Amino acid sequence: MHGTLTELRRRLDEEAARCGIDRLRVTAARADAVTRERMKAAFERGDLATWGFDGERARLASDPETVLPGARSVICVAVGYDTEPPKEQPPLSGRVSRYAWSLDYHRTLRTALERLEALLKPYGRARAVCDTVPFAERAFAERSGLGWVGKHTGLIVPGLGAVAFLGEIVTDIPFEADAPIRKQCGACRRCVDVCPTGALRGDYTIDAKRCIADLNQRVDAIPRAMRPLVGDWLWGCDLCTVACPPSRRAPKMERPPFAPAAGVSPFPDLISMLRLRSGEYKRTYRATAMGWRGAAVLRRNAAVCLGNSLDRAAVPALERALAEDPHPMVRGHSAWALGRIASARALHALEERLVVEDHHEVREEIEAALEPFRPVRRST
Ligand code: B12
Ligand code: SF4
Ligand code: SF4
Repeated sequence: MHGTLTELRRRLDEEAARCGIDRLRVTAARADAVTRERMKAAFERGDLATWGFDGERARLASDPETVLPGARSVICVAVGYDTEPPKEQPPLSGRVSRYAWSLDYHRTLRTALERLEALLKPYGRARAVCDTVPFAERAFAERSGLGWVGKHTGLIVPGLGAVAFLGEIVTDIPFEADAPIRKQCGACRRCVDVCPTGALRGDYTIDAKRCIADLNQRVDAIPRAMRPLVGDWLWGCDLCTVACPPSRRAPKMERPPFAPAAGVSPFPDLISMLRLRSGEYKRTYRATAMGWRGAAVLRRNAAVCLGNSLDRAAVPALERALAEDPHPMVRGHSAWALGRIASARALHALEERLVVEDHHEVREEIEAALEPFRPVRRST
């Protein structure tokens, strides 16, 4: 059996390389109590409040048995996706994270994992995981020696940095486990310092509800106090992963599966995005990792980025969105953006809309946008 397993592992490594997988490591499939407790603590602090994760999620995610009863090994893989955006960013454009501008990475990884699954099937049961079931991907990847978790909470893979996707296969084949890498960040705090929202605490935990990648995926309103901090990130945020020294040292991959998908720009024009309707959304974004929250979320994000541009050229488009967008959330965030730009025309548009707008949340946004410009009432 041992000789067969060594030979199977060799074939697995070869097949992985043929599928575009950069690293493959194996860990034993035993449940991980430390991970379960860390996850529980994070959920109890409310760090993942926008995701509704709870103690049950922590239990499931930290035990490979819940993925495949009788599991003996977890095969962990990493695929580097670092592709640089163009150097020049056009005016009035937003930024899309490099993880999201290509065809959805889940599909790319799934195709590769299915080939490994097929190789294993004659020898035992195997189930591929890539965001399909609760699973602590980073914790098992760390235990397998694929990399180590940094203060940005991402897995840092030697030679690839943190700009790498993860995927796993849980199997009942008892492979020999690889050794973990015992490494930590030491005195480095680059990710903590570069994060515009203070989401990273510096103790290897994150308040994910403050993370831009979380804020611009929310389906409900982005909290008003957080909107200025989103800057021009239309979707996701690359700042901490890219600033991390091991990511900076890693060669850029420039791989075809992670190049921008047809019609998707790393710097989408925000005014066109503010008009994005569901037909074009489905045609252009559905097959990307930006394609699961709907067109209104992208229009909402475009409004926030335009507000943060402080550019008066954005006012006519925001005025139109405030008056005509069918989604109250987009009208509300457009009101906020007009208040942030605060030109005479922007404030006039807000006053005018207040007369006719009847949705209470939009009215509330308009009132809040106008509030700083109301004359101060003194009590005598
Ligand atoms: C929800 C989610 C998010 C949320 C929350 C992120 C988070 N850090 O938890 C948001 C929307 C913010 C997000 C953002 C991003 N995400 Co995301 N996300 C996920 C998802 C689906 C679940 C993560 C989860 O369960 N979080 C809950 C926390 C508690 O669990 P955890 O991160 O596993 O936490 C471990 C460590 O933090 C560590 N830990 C905790 N406390 C402590 C304390 C000490 C002392 C130590 C040493 C360790 C430690 O142990 C924890 C338990 O395993 C995973 C896929 C998956 N199923 O794992 C992808 C995943 C983590 N995301 C990924 C990516 C690429 C991103 C982004 C880079 C995308 C982008 N550019 O916008 C950003 C990065 C932001 C960041 N700094 O984390 C990749 C990460 C790859 C990697 N190399 O690490 C994953 C693995 C998806 C994948 N299959 O590739 N994501
Ligand atoms: S992805 Fe951006 S907002 Fe989120 S933790 Fe990293 S730097 Fe902060
Ligand atoms: S930037 Fe520095 S502190 Fe942050 S994860 Fe990378 S090595 Fe660690």
